Amino acid sequence: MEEWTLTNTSSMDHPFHLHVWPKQIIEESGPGTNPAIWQDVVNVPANGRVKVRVASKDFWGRSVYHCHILDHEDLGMMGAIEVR
Ligand SMILES: [Cu+2]
Repeated sequence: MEEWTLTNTSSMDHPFHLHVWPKQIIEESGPGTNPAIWQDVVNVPANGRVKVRVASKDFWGRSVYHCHILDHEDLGMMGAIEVR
């Protein structure tokens, strides 16, 4: 399990989507829900941040993460991640 802080320094919201590994929202404009919920996509607000926990214990390999707005993804808001 890893804890990630997703930071958005732009003036637009960006819904962050990570393939394969589920994530729990820990902080989203204040403390998250209790118990923390699992989500496929989390909105990272303009000039804001979200803290998530990523569970990577059940799958190892290479996958991708990207903005869930298709135009943003097409313009390059996408990356690869490898879990070993
Ligand atoms: Cu975006």
